[in-house]
Amino acid sequence: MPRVFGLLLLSCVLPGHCLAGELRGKVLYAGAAPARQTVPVTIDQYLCGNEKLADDLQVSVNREIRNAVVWLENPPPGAAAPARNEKVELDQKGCSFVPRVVIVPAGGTVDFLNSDRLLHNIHATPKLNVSFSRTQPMGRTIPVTFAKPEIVRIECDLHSWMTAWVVVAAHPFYAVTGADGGFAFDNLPPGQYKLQIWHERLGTVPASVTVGEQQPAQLTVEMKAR
Ligand SMILES: [Cu+2]
Repeated sequence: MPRVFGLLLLSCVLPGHCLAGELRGKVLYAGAAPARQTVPVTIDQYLCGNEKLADDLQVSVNREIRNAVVWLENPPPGAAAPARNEKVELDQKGCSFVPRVVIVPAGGTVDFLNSDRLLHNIHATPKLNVSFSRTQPMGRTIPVTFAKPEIVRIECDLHSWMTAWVVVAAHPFYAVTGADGGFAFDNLPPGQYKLQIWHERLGTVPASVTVGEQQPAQLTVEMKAR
């Protein structure tokens, strides 16, 4: 089949001749949805409140998992290289990182923001990218460039409950699930794809799917508590 696959890709080069498949997926929790935990706030209660809802595992009553990261292990050979200067914003607001999970292409920059009227800090010790620890007063933007594909944990040393994740993507086919557990990839040449699904609490699970030309391919993935 490699020859056929090559022809399909070639057809994508010609204007108006691109065979674009779609993939629509959902990430579900295996078993009854766990109740959302709360985290005690131990400092700066005047702004942060007395407790916060835990953001590390968000599952809807329909078992849909938010903030799972889905990517293709075998992206189409013709996939465009990630944009080098793409910027993504990650704010600190109400003593939480917002959003909790962002995707940035390798070589791209995350602008860390602080909308809160107090000091935060951004601290990361990745394996492949550069470590940093920066104090961040309100209104200061701190740009950080991430060179290598990796999932990087970001913490605020001043507020122990604050965590975010920067997913440094190797190619454009990465997605974060919304509150409905859903994700989608468009413009996929028909073919067989392997995926990885990662969640900060639930680990990584593999999946595979065949994408055709006509109907969007549908994929449901279940993740179990570890
Ligand atoms: Cu903080």
